[in-house]
Amino acid sequence: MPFTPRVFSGIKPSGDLHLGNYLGAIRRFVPLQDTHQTIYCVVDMHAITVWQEPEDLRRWTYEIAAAYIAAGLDPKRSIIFNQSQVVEHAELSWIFNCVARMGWMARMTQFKDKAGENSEQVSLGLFAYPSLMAADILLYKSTGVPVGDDQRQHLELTRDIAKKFNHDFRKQIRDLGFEEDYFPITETLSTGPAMRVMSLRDGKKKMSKSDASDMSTIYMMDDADAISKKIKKATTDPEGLPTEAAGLENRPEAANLVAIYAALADKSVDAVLAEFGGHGWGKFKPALADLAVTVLSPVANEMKRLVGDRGEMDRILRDGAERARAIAVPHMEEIRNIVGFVR
Ligand code: AQP
Repeated sequence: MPFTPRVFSGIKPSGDLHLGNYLGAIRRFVPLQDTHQTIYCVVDMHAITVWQEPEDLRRWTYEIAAAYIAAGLDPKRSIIFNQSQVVEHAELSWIFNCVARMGWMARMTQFKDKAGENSEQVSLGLFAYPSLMAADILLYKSTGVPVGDDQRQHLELTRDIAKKFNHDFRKQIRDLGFEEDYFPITETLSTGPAMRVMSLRDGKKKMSKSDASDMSTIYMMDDADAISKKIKKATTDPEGLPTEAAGLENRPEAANLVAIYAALADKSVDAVLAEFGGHGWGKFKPALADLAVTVLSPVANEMKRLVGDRGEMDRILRDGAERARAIAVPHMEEIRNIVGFVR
């Protein structure tokens, strides 16, 4: 039987949500509701791979769920929930810890980046992070995942885990009545160009929740004044805007601001340069600030309304978790059976 076209993606509640999460992830989730069964998770178990204050973790969990809805995900069409409400994620990730090889995990560049020189002191969870991510995706037999460039290596590992499981347990999978593989080989889905939003202070560093400098990051909940101030102070170079995209080469900060404008306006970089090329930053930055405020304010206002209604948010997350479990529980029953666990 072919696999149901199903999408899974998630965001960690590890800080205030920012423009990168919005343009690179959340906004791209919305159109997939028309073509797939969509499951969007707030991956709180991933967040605790580094220390989180429990009160912050809770607040950010609500904030991300609210952002999903404010950006256009419909909680009736998409399954929206937080990961820790469906314990099967943890159970499958343990099985995958026993399928994945140390060598595969040790090659993950995100672990190396996040652990830095401190790899002896970081949590075991941070090392095993990609195995939990594989469990998130494969628990639902998801066929596609819309992720940013930075997650490509983790998705490759998810495919390796699926292939090894399908291979190692081939006989048991057949005995259970499956003619083909048990897990799909999940594809990376692209909905429009993959967007990587960079820090406003350093065009070579990605905009990130955990950046120490507030001025590098446009947060979804920033008000109009904060957005304008951050864009005005964004690092640029002495040259103005070029008339062609080639003129942005080796100018990461300039390229970042133009790409942000293009994404927010739903235009190509060429179209933006046709309008602003030859002008200075003094003209471009106020226009970018106005555009960012116009696009982000309605999302932020709806997020604020939703996070203020805990009763409604709890209801949405519980309902989502119940619908997620309706898929996860029968899969986990089969997986236990395949592995040989006695129940
Ligand atoms: N700067 C970015 N540009 C484009 N996409 C981005 N994403 C994150 N930053 C950018 C995308 O957002 C999704 C969720 O990411 P995550 O929360 O699971 O983890 P992350 O990528 O590690 O995000 P942060 O903001 O950098 O968090 P911290 O600082 O806590 O590690 C992913 O699809 C990601 O591609």
